[in-house]
Amino acid sequence: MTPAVYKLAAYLPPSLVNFIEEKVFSLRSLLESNGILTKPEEGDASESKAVNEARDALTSAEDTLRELKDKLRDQRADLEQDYGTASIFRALKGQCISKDAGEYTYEHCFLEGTKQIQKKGGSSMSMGKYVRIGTTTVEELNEAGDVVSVEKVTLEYDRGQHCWNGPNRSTKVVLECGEENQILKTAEDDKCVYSMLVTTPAACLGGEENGNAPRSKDEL
Ligand code: MAN
Repeated sequence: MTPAVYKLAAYLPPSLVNFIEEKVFSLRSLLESNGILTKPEEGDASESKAVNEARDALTSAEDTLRELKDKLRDQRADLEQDYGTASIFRALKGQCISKDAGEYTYEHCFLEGTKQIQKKGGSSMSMGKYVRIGTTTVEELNEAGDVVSVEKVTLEYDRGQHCWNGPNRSTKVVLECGEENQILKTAEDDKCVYSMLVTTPAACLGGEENGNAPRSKDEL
């Protein structure tokens, strides 16, 4: 019964109040059975269950969509990335090699980054994040003993950890044709400017006539 009826009920004889209550009750039942009024509890409960389920389904569809969009973005970025002639460096991405030198272990993760890891304590310093494939010209002795200029492929890394009173650390990795992925030599050419000589079968493309003959370690 509505509050107004209750207020009024205080001034009416109890038998009349009962009569009105019964009438209201049977009218409500009639309206409910004809579908004009919904049964309050049942109606609300089933509606909110359906709404909740729909909301959950929407959230999970949105999650799936977000994951697929992220995957698509990564794969598009990967397609745009330069992996060298015939995508030769694609398979090497993320492979890490390291070499001990003095107080540090130097690490090179192909097309990702370079690191200088302190042997004592193990703290590590980024020496650069991958930027691009490049080339550099190095002087080498040929078989006849003449000094010749040879063009080498490089992997370039920069924006590494900032160097006190210097630049952000950077590394130029010079690639040599070799049977294994291996760091042959590391150097700090200038303060916080590093270079690495790395052998890899991926640098053998182009043939021996292009100065890409496999290099053995004792040539260093
Ligand atoms: C550390 C290393 C060195 C570098 C100095 C610069 O000791 O990263 O290679 O020359 O910092 O302060």
